[in-house]
Amino acid sequence: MFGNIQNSFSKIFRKWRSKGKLTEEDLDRGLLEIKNALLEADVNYDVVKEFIEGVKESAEGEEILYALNPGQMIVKIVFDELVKILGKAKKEIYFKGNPAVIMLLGLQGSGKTTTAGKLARFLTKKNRKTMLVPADTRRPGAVEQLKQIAEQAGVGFYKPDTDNPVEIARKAPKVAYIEGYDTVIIDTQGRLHVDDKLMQELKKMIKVAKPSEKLFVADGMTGQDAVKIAETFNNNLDITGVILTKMDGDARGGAALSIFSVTKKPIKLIGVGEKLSDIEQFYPDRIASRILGMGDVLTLIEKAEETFKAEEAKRVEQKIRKAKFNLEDFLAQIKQIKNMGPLGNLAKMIPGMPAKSVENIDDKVLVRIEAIINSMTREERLYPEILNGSRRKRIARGSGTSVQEINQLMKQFDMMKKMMKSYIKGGRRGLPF
Ligand SMILES: Nc1nc2c(ncn2[C@@H]2O[C@H](COP(=O)(O)OP(=O)(O)OP(=O)(O)O)[C@@H](O)[C@H]2O)c(=O)[nH]1
Ligand SMILES: [Mg+2]
Repeated sequence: MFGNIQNSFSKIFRKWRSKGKLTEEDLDRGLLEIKNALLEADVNYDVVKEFIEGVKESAEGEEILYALNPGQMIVKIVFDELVKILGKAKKEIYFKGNPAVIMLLGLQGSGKTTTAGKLARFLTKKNRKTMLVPADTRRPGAVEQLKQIAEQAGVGFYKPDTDNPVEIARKAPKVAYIEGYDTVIIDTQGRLHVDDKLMQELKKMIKVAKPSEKLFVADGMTGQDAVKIAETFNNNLDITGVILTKMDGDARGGAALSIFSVTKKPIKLIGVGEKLSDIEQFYPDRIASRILGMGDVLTLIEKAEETFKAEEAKRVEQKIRKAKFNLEDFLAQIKQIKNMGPLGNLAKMIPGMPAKSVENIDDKVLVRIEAIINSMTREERLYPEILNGSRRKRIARGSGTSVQEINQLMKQFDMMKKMMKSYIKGGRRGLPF
């Protein structure tokens, strides 16, 4: 996501930073390029205007043209302004009542039902006990779809005894209370277009279910359309927040960058894939740094920490401290990374890695790395220093690869070792790899 905006920003920043001093003309030219990049990414026009004006104002306030290092200052100003339009601070899901009721709203196919399962699983990690409620009784198969998702997610499911969505919304929280659930997620029906009948029905459901969250589920791929529809839902139903789905695709970022400024309702979570685990908290500052190409180290570390068992991380950490990290550990780490999802997603979050260079990395590369390490003797894996030319030739033959590939792998291994060391020095307990 944000690939194109990212590229434009990095080009503009490079130009700005290459100058010792910025003239007013340099600044204006850069801002014009930023404006075009944002519009191209389908960001709402008013939001773009507000953003550019905000940057200009701060640049003038900070007297950046006279500053010692204007290139760096402007990055910071743009970053702050991006965070502002993305919603400033992260906003957690809000729970009130027993059970707390969360309603998911949105158009057909925006991802409501999938998100219901992801959200339930996400909340399980926060010790909430969730029941999923199917209030989409019109689309054939919709109830069954949610039932299967509930099973997969290992959460409760409400079996409706009527096909009236308002009745379901009325009854389900009561049943959930009796059965000991503290959270209810109501999956609602989507329509192709916003229509009055849908709005009236949703209003009735809200009246009886009294949700503490009315979350609008928006398809992140649809750019400004999503923003317009969010506005309509907000005007009618006073939504409490937004979940943006399909942010793993080539969503240009328009929806993410506009929806808060237009509706004044925060994006709370983002969907980043079809699997139940593909949901993330939305952090405006992290997204801003991702857009500006600073890399999203924090999300990366959080992901890694989730997947890693603390014990394993500690063991590896001790090894690195003693500089004994070897290729067997490396292989184990790579397998862990594989469990964390597509490698490209993770690599994109590493600072300094240009988005292009990782787009082509796929899991096949991992298979080759495994093949190479498996062709080594145990001694070689434990003491990689002994890998001389003839050993490398033998390993290449054995693994069906080339000496160049082995050299490259050893370079990566050394880099990883160095990176891990610097993370430990920085006082991080968990490791990104
Ligand atoms: N890649 C990707 N696909 C997603 C994401 N969220 C949902 N989808 C896919 O989008 C499609 C529609 O998802 P649903 O959850 O059925 O959408 P819905 O809003 O419930 O649709 P209706 O019930 O017909 O209104 C499915 O194929 C999902 O797998 C996401 O974050 N990333
Ligand atoms: Mg659905």
